[in-house]
Amino acid sequence: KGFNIALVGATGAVGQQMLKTLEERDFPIKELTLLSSERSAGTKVIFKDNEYTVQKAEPDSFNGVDIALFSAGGSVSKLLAPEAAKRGAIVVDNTSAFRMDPEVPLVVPEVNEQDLFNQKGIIANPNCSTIQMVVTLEPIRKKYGLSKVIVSTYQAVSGAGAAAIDELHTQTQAILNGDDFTPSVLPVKGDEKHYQIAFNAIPQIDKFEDNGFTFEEMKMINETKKIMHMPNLSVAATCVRLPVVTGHSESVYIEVEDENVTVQDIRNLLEEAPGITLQDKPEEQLYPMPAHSVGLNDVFVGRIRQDLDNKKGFHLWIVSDNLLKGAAWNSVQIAETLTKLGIVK
Ligand code: 11C
Repeated sequence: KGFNIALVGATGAVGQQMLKTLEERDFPIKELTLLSSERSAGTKVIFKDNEYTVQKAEPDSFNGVDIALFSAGGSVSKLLAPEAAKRGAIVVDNTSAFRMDPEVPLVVPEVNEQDLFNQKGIIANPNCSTIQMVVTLEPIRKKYGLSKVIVSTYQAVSGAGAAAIDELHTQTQAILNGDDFTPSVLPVKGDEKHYQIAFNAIPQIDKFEDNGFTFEEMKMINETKKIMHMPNLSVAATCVRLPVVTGHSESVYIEVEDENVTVQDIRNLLEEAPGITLQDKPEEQLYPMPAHSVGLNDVFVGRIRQDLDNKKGFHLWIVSDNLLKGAAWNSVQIAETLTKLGIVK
């Protein structure tokens, strides 16, 4: 017994992690179809010791597919996810194409798996920096209420794809060698100016919106409200790119509604919360760091402090592998949850 799975974007950074995760989780697969854009079609990929040839994704590629994992960019999803759904597949889409569509559930299993019952063929996987934050906020909201969130991110270049990883490597080497270089990828491939990322910090992830926030910042704001079913939650975000290859970090300030919460209460709560590893022992210099989160599925939380002026205010430091819980693992976890809940039989 198993499911027919299609993976669109099989050759990309996230697609490769999805294959690794499906293998590690021993997801019950009857037939696996690996798909991509025309450019990568023909590439050979190994899965569980078998060689697969990646095929060009077309509407009829989804005939007979139970679950289709999409991670090949928004335009591919816009074109082909509805075609897959029309053919009876349930799509788990890792792009921003459908996230804010009211007909499409936006799901982090630890937070809102029940929303999967409202699916109409397409389910959206949130943005990486949103996922790790809501996994941490949800248990706090449930027990102590939540009224305000202010987040600043320290994001890894792998969020911007393989070209950005290459740019960080080659620039770092060039600077160490004293060679000239011309930035061409970050902060945003399609924007007018490009800046040095090696030995720098760039306060722009994705393009600017008219309100002065970037699209990444607006994703964190809007997706958090949707996933947590809190349209009136006060959320602000500042997103910054750092010369880190993998692992997004976040400094998060929250205000709870309960007046009598202590740091130890929040530690006890998060210690038991699903998908979280608490790393919060200042006396032992124990706190989360991106280099220690790479390759792990959990969200790591530490540096929990009560605000010095507002007793309902708390500061947290949240780190996770942006390619795993931020993308591949959350998508595969959605697929697992669809089978667990009997939505895909
Ligand atoms: C980044 N968060 O780090 C972005 C990448 O909407 O799925 C994820 C883009 C998305 O650049």
